[in-house]
Amino acid sequence: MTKLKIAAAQIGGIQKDESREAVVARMLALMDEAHAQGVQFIAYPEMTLTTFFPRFYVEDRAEFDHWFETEMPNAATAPLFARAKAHGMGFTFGYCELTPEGLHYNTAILVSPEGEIRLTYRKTHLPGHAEYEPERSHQHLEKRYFLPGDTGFNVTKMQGVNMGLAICNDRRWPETWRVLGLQSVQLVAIGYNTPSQNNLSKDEGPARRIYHHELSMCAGAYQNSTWAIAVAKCGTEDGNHMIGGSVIVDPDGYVVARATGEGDELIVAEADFDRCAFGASTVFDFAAHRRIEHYGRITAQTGASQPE
Ligand code: CDT
Repeated sequence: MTKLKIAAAQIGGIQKDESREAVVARMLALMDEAHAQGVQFIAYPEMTLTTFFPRFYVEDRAEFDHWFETEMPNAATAPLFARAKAHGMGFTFGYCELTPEGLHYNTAILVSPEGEIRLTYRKTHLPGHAEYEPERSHQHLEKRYFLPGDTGFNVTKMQGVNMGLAICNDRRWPETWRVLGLQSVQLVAIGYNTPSQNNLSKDEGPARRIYHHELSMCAGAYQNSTWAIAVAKCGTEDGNHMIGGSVIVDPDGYVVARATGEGDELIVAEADFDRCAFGASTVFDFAAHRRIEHYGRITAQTGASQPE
């Protein structure tokens, strides 16, 4: 029987001038609170260490290299690794990665209770655009500052559980979930920074954004018989608002814990991973029911075609 107490550590807005050390202090406070509640695995958001800088445009992208980490752990994040090890807690968080080859990725890592990085995931589905677009109410320049990830979606067994990672916009894509599901994933952890307003439509505000977020999480968890954590960086950052709504979802697609505010907040659930087996051996028994001879378009075609 595999049970773990799992947590989402939602982080409120991080302003431009906030140091990595100050953010890590906030992360540690939530980690200690989690430890006091017996939590064994904790998830932090996408790009936890910095403000969501892709809302800003710079002509010379090198000016933004200071938002990126060139090693992990580093001086600022080492206390996080040390505290998690002392607590015997596994964890995941997102940050901006600049590789020795000079490549920029939106990255998340999965770290074992022994402090070993067990999985590095680089965001696949980068939303937004690469150039300044004045018709948008705000910029979302992830395609300018990051390369599409080169890792793909991988699953590793940690703390007795098959764990996988995805980042923010990835949660809206069924392909993400199914590739993880095909590796018998039992816990998917996803950090996000979701602006509360669609930058091309006044009709899509915070309520609809929360709806689409939960819809994606619940469908992904249910259809792949997995526990899932979605954890926000949210509230107001540099005058821009992002949705909260961190959730923990069970393998039946039900939300079992939900954040109530838009600041630093911990939500916790007792996850019984044996519950993943029922869906995976019945309705979503992939080996019994999938018909791959009809799925060719999923990998052969990117955009939608029109009927002849
Ligand atoms: N960070 C990130 O990926 N944000 C996107 C905003 C685009 S809205 C479709 C998200 O999917 O939440």
